[in-house]
Amino acid sequence: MACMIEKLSDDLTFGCVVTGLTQQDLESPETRDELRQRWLIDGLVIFRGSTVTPAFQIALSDCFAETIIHPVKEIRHPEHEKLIRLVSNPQGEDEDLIEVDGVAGCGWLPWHKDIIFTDKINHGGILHATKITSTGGETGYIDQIDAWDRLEDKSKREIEDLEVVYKFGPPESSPWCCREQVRYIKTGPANRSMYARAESDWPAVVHPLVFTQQATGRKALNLSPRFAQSIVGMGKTRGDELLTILSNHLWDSPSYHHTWSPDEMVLWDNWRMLHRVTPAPYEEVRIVERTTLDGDYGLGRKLPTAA
Ligand SMILES: O=C(O)CCC(=O)C(=O)O
Ligand SMILES: [Fe+2]
Repeated sequence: MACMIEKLSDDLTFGCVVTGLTQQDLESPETRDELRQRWLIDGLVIFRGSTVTPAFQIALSDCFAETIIHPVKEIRHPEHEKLIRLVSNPQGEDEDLIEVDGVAGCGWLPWHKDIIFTDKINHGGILHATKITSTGGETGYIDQIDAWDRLEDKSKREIEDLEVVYKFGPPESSPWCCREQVRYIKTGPANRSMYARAESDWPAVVHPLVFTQQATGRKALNLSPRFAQSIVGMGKTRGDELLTILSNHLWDSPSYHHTWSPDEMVLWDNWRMLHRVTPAPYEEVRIVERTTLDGDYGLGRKLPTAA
């Protein structure tokens, strides 16, 4: 293929960079196969030096899995049904305004896995920033295969067969939401609408705490601190203690933070990687657009309600 693929960093267990990919390159089955391999092996693929359009982003996405319409209607792009559009405009009439560690900012999101609060989590997505801020607004990534590998054998044995309960709701409903002190000064319409239907539309679900990547046999620590509630069948004291230890382990993990440029797209494996967004200045606007890759690892389930 005409484009070039390199490792993201010698210091990281994940990530590669593809430079100069064009939409035409996707016509080659070998190119598509190689990209799929890189996605599964490296977990994070950064496309640099591409002319990004919604059509290219969706065509690229279709190489990895079917690109689906995102299940959360509030964040769908108004013109392209296969994209979501996340707008952070803290000075806008009716947008989220969030204070993170005492500083009002835009775009912040804590470490999470997408839609872990449903029983079927998407396999990934391809992100593109259409409005970039002068600082901050970086998208961060942590490798949960590496996070598993770095646990002691005793911890691995203790957690291997455990399951975690997840529930959608505002940050204060997530005991392990983040390390930062966060205060919503104002909640925008998308989040207001989603929080209003949290109880009826997103009942609690369960996912295993450890997940094995079928293609490679590698295990990953399958925890999204945001949305986690408890450990199934474990007393609250030990369960909370374990979730605190494991969340701290993840938050202390090596990470990569992507600083955006308009000619880039970023693809990740949502079954393996955690991601987040660092806050950007209050007076700026940040916009990103993302595809959603279909898939189901088949390990999530709805929590049976008490009879
Ligand atoms: O805004 C970003 O950089 C990432 C947002 C996000 O969490 C996502 O697209 O799943
Ligand atoms: Fe996300």
